[in-house]
Amino acid sequence: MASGTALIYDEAMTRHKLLWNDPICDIEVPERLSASYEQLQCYHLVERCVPVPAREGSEEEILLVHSSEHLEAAKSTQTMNEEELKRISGNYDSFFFHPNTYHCARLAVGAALQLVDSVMSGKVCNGMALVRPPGHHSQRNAANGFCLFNNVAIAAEYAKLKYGLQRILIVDWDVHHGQGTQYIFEEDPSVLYFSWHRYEHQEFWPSLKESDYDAVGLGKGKGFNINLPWNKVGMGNSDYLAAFFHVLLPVAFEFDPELVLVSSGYDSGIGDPEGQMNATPEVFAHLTHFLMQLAHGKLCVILEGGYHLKSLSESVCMTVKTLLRDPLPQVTGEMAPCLSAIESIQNVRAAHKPYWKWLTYEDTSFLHNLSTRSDLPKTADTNPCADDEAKITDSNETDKIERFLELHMKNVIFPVPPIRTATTAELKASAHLNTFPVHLHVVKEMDKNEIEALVSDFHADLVKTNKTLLSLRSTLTILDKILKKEVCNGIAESPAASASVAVALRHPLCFGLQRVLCIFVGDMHIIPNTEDGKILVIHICKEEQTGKSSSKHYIVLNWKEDADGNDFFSAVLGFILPVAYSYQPNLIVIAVGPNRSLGISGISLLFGLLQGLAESRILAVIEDTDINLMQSVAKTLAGASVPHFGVHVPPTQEKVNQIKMLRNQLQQDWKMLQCSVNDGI
Ligand code: Q9C
Ligand code: ZN
Repeated sequence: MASGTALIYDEAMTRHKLLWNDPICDIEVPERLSASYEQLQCYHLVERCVPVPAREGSEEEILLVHSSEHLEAAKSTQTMNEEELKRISGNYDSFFFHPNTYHCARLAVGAALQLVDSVMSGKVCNGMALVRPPGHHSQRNAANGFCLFNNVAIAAEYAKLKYGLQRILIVDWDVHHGQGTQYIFEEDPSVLYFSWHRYEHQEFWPSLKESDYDAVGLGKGKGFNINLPWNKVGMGNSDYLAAFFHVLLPVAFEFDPELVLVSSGYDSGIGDPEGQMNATPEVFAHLTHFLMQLAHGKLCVILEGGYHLKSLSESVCMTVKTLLRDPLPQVTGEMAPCLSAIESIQNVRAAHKPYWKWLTYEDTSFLHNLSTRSDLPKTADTNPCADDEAKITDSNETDKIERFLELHMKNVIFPVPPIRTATTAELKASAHLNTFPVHLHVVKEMDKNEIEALVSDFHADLVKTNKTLLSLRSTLTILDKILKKEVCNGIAESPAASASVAVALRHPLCFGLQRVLCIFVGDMHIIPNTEDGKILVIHICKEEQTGKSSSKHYIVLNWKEDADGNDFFSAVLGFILPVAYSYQPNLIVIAVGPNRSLGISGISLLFGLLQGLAESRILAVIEDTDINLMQSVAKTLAGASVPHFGVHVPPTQEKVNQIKMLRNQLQQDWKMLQCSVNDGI
């Protein structure tokens, strides 16, 4: 399994620039690239990446996507004077040529291909290419929207050809619709294209009917084009996360790509003059982290737009930091998608219901015209930042956002504990973690006296016998290190997981935590008291053991994993993650007890996806002595591998109904669960 992150940057791509006055094109400046790179240097991220040189894409490679007429037209601009350049630029919608443009565009293509080669050859696991000009508006026969050649589309065709790939996912989080990419792949079922974009009911550029949610692909490609139009400006972190939970991620897991490419525009971030959205840089860490769970982590991020230099460069840094597997900052802001976002999400789900098994039993129906009412505000309505920060109308606003981000990043970035994953010597030996390709830090278990001293400080009432006391040792030892920020996460074993967790959560330092998320898998005999809201329990158990009903802070999920494949992804994405992101825990405890109804892949998926929360502070407490489970959890926590999920099967109608009922019951409390407009909202 490859590790490492490639970074491709070539200063030569700053030599394409606008030579005349053009208020439409003047935001696509060389400083976009240099500022991003300087910010990466500033955070010492450059030195942690594997430097990969750009190269010029060959004519043959460009012809994988473009016509020879388009290639020749672009080539002919190298020797033109300014007047001729201006004239030929006028042949296209929003594009400018410079004598260096052709060379830069070939470097941008080649950089994307170098990144694909680095990832596919196993030299690195993932990476980012900082390129100009961008690519996703470019079409077979035309430059468009600052783009000459479609870098990402060429990369996808190249990966299909050179590596025989049959399933590639392109995620386009740029704020504009990559109509070029849509046209290139609309009949191709081997490339799943997802784009969200500012749309405003077709008022926003490029103002195309085919950017709407009902453009699902053509012919064999039906279902493989997913458009999520934003009909208001001011969309923020929670809207983007909701789009991932309720649209992109379930489809992506069912599609099961072999490679993920990101058309990574940051004009969807706060402060951007084009996008006018509100998402802050740390949300891109989370989006990146989710995509790292697919395709065994094979992820290529290729720059597209992004015109607020500070917002762009901080967001680039968040992306690269996440590719390097640093713990993620908590995402800020109120965790509730706005009504307009929910409408769009509902519509795209309804449009794609015929094509995706995971949606089969969902009762989605189209919803029209709510947000077209002119008496409703034009800005996303439930985002608290929207009022203050969406009105980016002049350079004062740009400066204001720059100052906001300066402070904001200081608040969200935190010191990473020196050690990532801790375990105890006993566990390391018993679970054969010794001969392990990943680094686990061994901590010495507290002895009986230390434990006794610690538990007598808080409550000893649960610790009745010596046996219980001893079963606590490993759990308390690791938890103590996590709380003292000496380690990020850790794995402990206990012959009585639920009792250990219940006692451990009375650790004095736990009282300083506002929110602890406890996920219990299997039989649990002692459930911690959740009355004060400082603990949220999600108990995943087999159906037979019900009887308990769910409440805001104690949620029972009856789930027995399908024998023929993994259907748990639908519960994690559609339910557990939305609840967890709504709650915003400071610590996560995942306990695996006896009689677990989830397989190793389901449990690993839980660990993999939840690691984005609580600054990665996760304690695993495992009662099960299954060595494979221990190893898989340890690897996932150590960030050494991306769990292998096996075959994904759609959930049964019964399971979908259960999620639906829980969602209806809890979506007022945990608003990230909302994905359709109904009486409850
Ligand atoms: N009234 C990228 O972000 N705006 N391209 C045209 C015409 C063009 C954006 C407005 C925006 C292009 C890669
Ligand atoms: Zn854009």
